[in-house]
Order: sequence, then structure tokens, then C-alpha cells
Amino acid sequence: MKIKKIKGRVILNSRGEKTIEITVNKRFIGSAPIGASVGKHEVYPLSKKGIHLSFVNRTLHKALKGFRFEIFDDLNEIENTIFKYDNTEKLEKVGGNVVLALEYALLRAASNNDVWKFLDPKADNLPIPLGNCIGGGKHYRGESTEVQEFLLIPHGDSFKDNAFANHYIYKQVEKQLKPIGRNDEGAWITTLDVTTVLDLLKNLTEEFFENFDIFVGVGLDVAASSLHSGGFYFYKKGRLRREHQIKFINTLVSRYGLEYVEDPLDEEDFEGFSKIKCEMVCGDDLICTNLDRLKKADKNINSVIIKPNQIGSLIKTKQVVDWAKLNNITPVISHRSGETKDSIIADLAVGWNISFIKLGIFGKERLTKINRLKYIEDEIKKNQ
Ligand code: 2PG
Ligand code: MG
Repeated sequence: MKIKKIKGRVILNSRGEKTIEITVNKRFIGSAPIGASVGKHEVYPLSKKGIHLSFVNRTLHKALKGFRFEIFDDLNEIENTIFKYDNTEKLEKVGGNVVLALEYALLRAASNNDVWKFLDPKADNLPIPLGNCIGGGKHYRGESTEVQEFLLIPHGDSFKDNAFANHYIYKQVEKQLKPIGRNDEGAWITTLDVTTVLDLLKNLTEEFFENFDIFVGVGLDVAASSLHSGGFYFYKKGRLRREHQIKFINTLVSRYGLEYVEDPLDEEDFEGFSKIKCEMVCGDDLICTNLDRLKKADKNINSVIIKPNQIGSLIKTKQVVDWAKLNNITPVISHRSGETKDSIIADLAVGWNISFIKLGIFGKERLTKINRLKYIEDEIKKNQ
């Protein structure tokens, strides 16, 4: 595939914030999202001064016109070209979303929209969707639960069954919780405390198992950096010291049999993560999809969130995924709270053989990814 035209546009994400969409050769489109609970070590999603369209439409277009893009590793050269204009560690001049929107569009152009096949034609594993069912924290500006996300983890035989499980329980929660609305990720908003919410989910997942014979586990994204200040973790009922935060999370894990806990402690507390006893102890703000930080956390976590726009490079994102797998750390690819309709993380999950994907259950920006995974599952089954 030869690059003939690169064109950028400003679009709005699901939260109504500006982000960039890039079209390659008039037909192939990519866009990247924006987070709200952002790790300290993430790159800038847009440049420090906002979106710089003439950089995309003139500078990049001229610099890359005529380039032949054939294999994934060709992104090295694309990134080297972009990074000539921005060698800052946090991509403050260009912004990570420009790099990714272009890379997504290029992958689509090279594969005629079959990115997962382009990455691995033999791929046949669909990820388990960690579904954000109830939430608060930075994803809602009013009063809500302190824990950012209560996640459903279905263990059905197919992606379709798992998507059904998440959606079914999500609807049951609506009936029983009578929530005040949905937050940025489409999760139900509640002001109930953490244990009351977990009691509800325990009952609903047990009921679901009795009715449909699909086991659904529960997990949390505590996003603890947003609760942390001056050495304490702040909850409505009072503040906890670090050791009490660790005890609190471990008690929740054992009492409710939680399978997954993300960011249970502050983003600089590497050692604290190793004190959490859970099947999956996942680092999001702790790692920021950064290989150096992942290597540092090697003994502290056994799971890592993968968000390409935390690092602003698909080449570096892939390195994090590969290193994690080699070192028995389970990667979990994830949406962001301010999403676009781009569904590429579905393709990346399948094409890179990532076993978990974190998604909202409701809202068109989330459903494009879920529906894309259903489509890919059908494609794979058809050819088996
Ligand atoms: C998270 C994400 C996605 P945000 O903390 O895991 O759920 O939120 O995109 O706001 O960083
Ligand atoms: Mg998180």
C-alpha cells in the first residue's frame, strides 16, 4: 500500500472533548480516545497546545507521501519520521493520538480493514470482555461510588455468550439499583458503598449462573491514585492509611472472591501492589503502557493494562504486550473513558492474542468494539 494522502480532522469523543481523526488515501480512517483518570506517566494525547491540524495535513502528508507501507514493522519508519518533529518524552509537541490515529488508518489501508488478519492470519482466540457495569470516581462529576469501576468477568464458551452475560447482568443491575444514570463509560452510577454494590453483584452473578450455566466473576478498577493524597486514601466514610488500604482491598478480594483488581494503590507504590492477594493484580496508572515501568513492576503485578495512547506508539505498545507475555504478566487491552467509534482495540486484541479486553457494556462507542469482536468471531468460526 502506498501513502497518497493523509488528512486530519478534529472530531468529538464520547465526552464531547476534541480529538483527532486521520484518513489515509481518502478511505481508511483511524482515531484515538482520551482518558479522564490519567496516569502521571502518560504521554500527552494531543499536543500541549491542542490539535495541530496543519502538522498532519501539510508536514506529515508531505513527509510520508509515497511511502510504501507493507508490514507492521514499517510503523518503525513512520514513527521515526514523526518523532523527528517531537523528541520530547511525553510527545508534547505532536501528541500521542496523532501517531495512533495515523497508525490505525495505515493498518486499515494495508489490510483493507482486516487489521486482525494482517497482524496474525492464524489468530483464533477471542478476548474475555471485562465489562464496566457500575462506576464512579473520575468518570462522573457528581456524587458516586469511590471505586471507579465494578467489572463483570464472564467465562462462557464464546465471545458472544460473554457479551450476552455482561449485557444481561447490566440490565438486571438497572432494575435492582434504580441508578441515577450512566457515567462516561456507560456504567451505572450509584452512591451506594463498595460492599453494598459487591453484595448486589454477587447475588446477580449467582442467579445468572443458576439460569444460564455461565460463571461470571467480578473485578474492580480502584483507580486508587485518584483517592490518594498526602499518604492517605480518602473515602466518604473516612481516610485510610496505606496499610489499611491494602487490608481493605484484600478483605474485599477474599470476601467476594474477586478475580481482578486494577490500581489498588497509588501509581508510585510499586511495592504495595505485591501485597495484594488476587488472581489478577493489574497495573494501569502504575505502568502507563511503558516498558521501563513494566520491567520495574515485574515482581509486583501479574497483569497489565494496555492502552496505546498512554505511550503514543503502536511499536512500543506491542513491545509491552510481548514482554508481558514472556514474563507471565497477563495483558488486558482497554478502552478509555472518552472513546471514539474506532474499534481497532478489538482487532489488536485478536491479532496480538491478548486474552482480556476492558470495555464499557453500553453506548455506541463501546458497542462498535463489542460488535466488531462478534464479527471477528463469526469470521474465525466460518474458516475453521
Ligand atoms: C481506566 C480507564 C478506562 P480513563 O482507568 O482504566 O476505564 O479510564 O480512560 O479515564 O483513564
Ligand atoms: Mg484503570
